[in-house]
Amino acid sequence: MIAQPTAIITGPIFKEHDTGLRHPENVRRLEALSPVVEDCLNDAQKRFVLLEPQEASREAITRVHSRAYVEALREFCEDGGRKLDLDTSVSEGSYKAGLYAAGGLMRGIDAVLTGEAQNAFALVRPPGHHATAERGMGFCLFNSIAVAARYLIEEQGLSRVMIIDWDVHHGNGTQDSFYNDSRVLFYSSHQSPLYPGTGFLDDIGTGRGRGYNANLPVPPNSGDEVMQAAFTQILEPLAERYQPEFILVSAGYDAHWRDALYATALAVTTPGFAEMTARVKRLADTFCNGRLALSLEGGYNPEALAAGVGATLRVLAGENPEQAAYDQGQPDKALPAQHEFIRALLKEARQLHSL
Ligand code: OKP
Ligand code: ZN
Repeated sequence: MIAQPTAIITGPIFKEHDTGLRHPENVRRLEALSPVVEDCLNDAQKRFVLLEPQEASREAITRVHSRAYVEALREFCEDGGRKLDLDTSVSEGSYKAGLYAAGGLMRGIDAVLTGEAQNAFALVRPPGHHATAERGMGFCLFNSIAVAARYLIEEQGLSRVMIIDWDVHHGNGTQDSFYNDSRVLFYSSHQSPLYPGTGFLDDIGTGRGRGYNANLPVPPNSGDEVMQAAFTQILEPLAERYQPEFILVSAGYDAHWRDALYATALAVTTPGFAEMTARVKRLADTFCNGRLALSLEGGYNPEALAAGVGATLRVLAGENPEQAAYDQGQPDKALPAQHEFIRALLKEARQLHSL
């Protein structure tokens, strides 16, 4: 059987979120991705399809965010926009871009559910994983991945959605959205200490959500080996036990060794992102008929972002990870998975989650 194409969802609407070029989360990020997308769409084997994003409905957004926040943000943007907090700038077009970012991911999910695409990657901005019910923060306005997970549960009738967050920062907003909810299993690896200062190892969820939140706060210089070990020892056994019906990924590329926003210093390589993608795809193939959708979060070095997203897209379309990564550069140093601290961290995580 010939595999369905990988869907790419992107468009000019995301440039309407204008933060200014001095802000790291700016329009150039998507501009850097446009040759990558172009390349995919020119693929001789036609393994990709470009889909137009759509606007998320008010109902979809308010499953995660309060009406008061949504309304306040709309008015804030209508007034011309300014700073929402120290890090988060908005312009007149930001509200709409935010709605399309969440809606774009949902468009990709629909394509996967109908069989129009085998999987999907929403190349959207603003990012979403820091946004909480009541406020935008950390460059994020609406939590697209959380909105999408709630959409799968409420409108598509799913009861087990797994979210994997490999952005270098902790997805605090996503964690909050499902902290007492077993219908979403949230796994996040992130540098620690780092913005926003949340995401502790022993935050495992509460009430019915107890055991369905898995954080792996890793030290600077953790790279491919550490990420792979965490997949082997934590993520994959968690998925096996949970049996997800759909996998969503908060795909940030700021863990890339060439990315150095503020104090970010993880040492993940482009082949490392290809390998993580391949392993997530394998999980989706094993547990959910391949049903997998990714949404872009961070990634602030344009070349690293383009290389990482390109590698991810090629692996999603079926290329093997060794071939998918054109950028073979390596950081000076990366912690081995056998490092004493890492071994202890992984062991503690396994114990906390009874793995
Ligand atoms: C967004 B995403 C100290 C620096 C705060 C905010 C980083 C937001 C990252 N004020 N930096 O997770 O890539
Ligand atoms: Zn980030």
